[in-house]
Amino acid sequence: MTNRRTFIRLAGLAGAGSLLHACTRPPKENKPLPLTPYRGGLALSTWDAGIAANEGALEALRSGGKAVDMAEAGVRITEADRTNLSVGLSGLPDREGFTTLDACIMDHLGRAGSVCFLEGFDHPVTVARLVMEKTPHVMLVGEGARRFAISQGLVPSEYVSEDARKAWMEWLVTSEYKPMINVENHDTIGMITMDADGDLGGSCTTSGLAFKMRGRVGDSPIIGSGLYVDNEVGAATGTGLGETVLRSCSSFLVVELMRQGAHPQEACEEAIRRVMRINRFMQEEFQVGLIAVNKAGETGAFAIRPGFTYALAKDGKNEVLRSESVIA
Ligand code: SD4
Repeated sequence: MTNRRTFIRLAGLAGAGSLLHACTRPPKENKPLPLTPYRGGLALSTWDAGIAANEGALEALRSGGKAVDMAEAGVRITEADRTNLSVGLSGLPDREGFTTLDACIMDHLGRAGSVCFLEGFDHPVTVARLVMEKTPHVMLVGEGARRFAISQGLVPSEYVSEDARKAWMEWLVTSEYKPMINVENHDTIGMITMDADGDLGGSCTTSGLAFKMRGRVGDSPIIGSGLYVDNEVGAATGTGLGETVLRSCSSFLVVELMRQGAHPQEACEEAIRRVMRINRFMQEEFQVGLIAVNKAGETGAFAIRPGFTYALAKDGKNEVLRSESVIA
């Protein structure tokens, strides 16, 4: 029998390469992972706004872009949409009237970049990508993220959304904090992409919960919660009440379930049930929706409640689909 000490000793003798192999090799009982990557190119994203974002991703694919280029280009369209109250600078503000942005991105090499609590930039996903590519770090927040963005030549924006401001003024009348998120009031975009090499990428970007406490960060920019990409297995992202997703590391869980042989649909269903179990102490109703893609280009989606939609661009179609949910 190999106990931990013998394992470490043997691994040490065998050298770092073998140790890496030993640590990443799936346990014997796992079903084999899908071997043939899908090379047709696809984009899968949360909510109805995903249609336009998917188009942006496909455009990047047609220009020869990798999955990470698709993931950035796609959600930049949503970030630039001034009618969107959940993404970019038109997003609803925090309780003090400031719109603060969270975003992250991952590529097929397993690299990740993230920004949180960023103010005054049109494209937090691009800042996240610069963090990934130009720094030794994964995550920058607030003032540091802002200064880094400026150092990279990005120009801060003065844009203030009149609609968001009006909504905040109305909210101030009662100052009631209701964290319920669903189709009526939220559309954070999480996106998974596959390129012509069958490589995976992903991104997630949001202004977070409307009227959140100042400084609050949700799941969306957190690698493993709001997004996870493992190019050997698949990728997952989601939307919903970030605190509940943070407690369950949902995107990482979906990918791990797929690694063990689950279809993306089964993986999303199990992860949603896990979110519900872990957060069963909560009195408030909440929504979480997850989407996933495996290496073979198979997709899945599932939510706690009805109302969660997602957009799939694959095989020449780009359509909004309605997710199934635990609660009918
Ligand atoms: C958050 N998960 O900040 C985000 C909100 C969201 O659609 O997904 N809205 O908690």
